[in-house]
Amino acid sequence: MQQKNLKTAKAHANIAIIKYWGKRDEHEVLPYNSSISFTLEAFYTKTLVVRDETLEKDVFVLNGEEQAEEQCQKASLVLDFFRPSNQKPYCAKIFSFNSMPTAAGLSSSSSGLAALVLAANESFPCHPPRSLESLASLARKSSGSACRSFFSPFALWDASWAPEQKQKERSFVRKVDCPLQLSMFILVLSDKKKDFSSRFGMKHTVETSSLFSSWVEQANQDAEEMLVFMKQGDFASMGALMEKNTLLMHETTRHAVPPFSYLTDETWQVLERIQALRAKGVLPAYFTMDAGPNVKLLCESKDKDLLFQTLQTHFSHLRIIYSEASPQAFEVLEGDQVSEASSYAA
Ligand code: 2P0
Repeated sequence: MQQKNLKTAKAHANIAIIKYWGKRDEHEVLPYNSSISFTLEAFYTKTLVVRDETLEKDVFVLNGEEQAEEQCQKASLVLDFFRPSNQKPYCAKIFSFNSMPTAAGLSSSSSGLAALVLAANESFPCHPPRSLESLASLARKSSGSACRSFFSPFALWDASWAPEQKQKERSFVRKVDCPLQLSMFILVLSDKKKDFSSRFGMKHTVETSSLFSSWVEQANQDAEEMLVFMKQGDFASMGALMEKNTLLMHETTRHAVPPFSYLTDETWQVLERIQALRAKGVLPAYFTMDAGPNVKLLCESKDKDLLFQTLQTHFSHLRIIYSEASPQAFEVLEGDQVSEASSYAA
């Protein structure tokens, strides 16, 4: 029998302004360094989990396409956290819709795993209800950056021990405020699935990069400094620090053995042009890149029109996406809000 009273979870993706790069505990997904992210209104995942006792295994449908065994197993592992252990395990159909390209360095895993955890929580409720912190921890264990998608407009994923939880080494995540109204432009150089996942890239960097230990030390300092700039509302200092941090993260991969890079020649050309336009005063924005060649620009929302104009003039060959901060990191919507989304995405 299929479950009634469906609820759809919607979670927004986040882009790190101080990057998470390296796990000190792969099983628990605990980071070596603290990271800070910005939650995007325009990039989100909607997910619906429908329990179905007639199924023999879970089914995962993303943007209208049934996913292969590997993706399905990853989703099943998340559901396993929620299925009651004292009952016959319920299988489920998972329907998801991503508003952005999947696995292209556009942070689809952050919103994807956050939405899946929230949707599973609706389909497999418990008493007392699970706390937000415990749901964020479950999401983290599936994909580190997903824990930051529980908070908006900014989230801090602190790598240190929570003072009140000294008995167990763990990280914690919380909302961070900033007096500035900020937005992001995303320059899409490629929306292809990346050659190697960030999970693989991170592990390879931790194990082989001669720069890794200095990265950890610097990134932890960067996170502390960023919190100060955010509190002061010092946009120029935030932007400069964000750029320094992303460049160092990408440098660690070039010192791995064998070396690799998510950035392409085109990325570097775009960065050069951004720096030149900023020097001319027509592009008051700062760049960051993730596990892919795409460039994200952080700006003050008041400069959006000027930036649109400059970007459309100088990067007319690229897809340009604009996003405000998401007013809320996630929401739970009544009914099936995914099938409809999948059909118009097709
Ligand atoms: C970040 N990235 O802070 C960094 C910067 C990519 C580059 O978090 O292995 O998909 O599942 O914990 O969360 C992407 O990593 O990695 C990521 P796992 P996740 O946004």
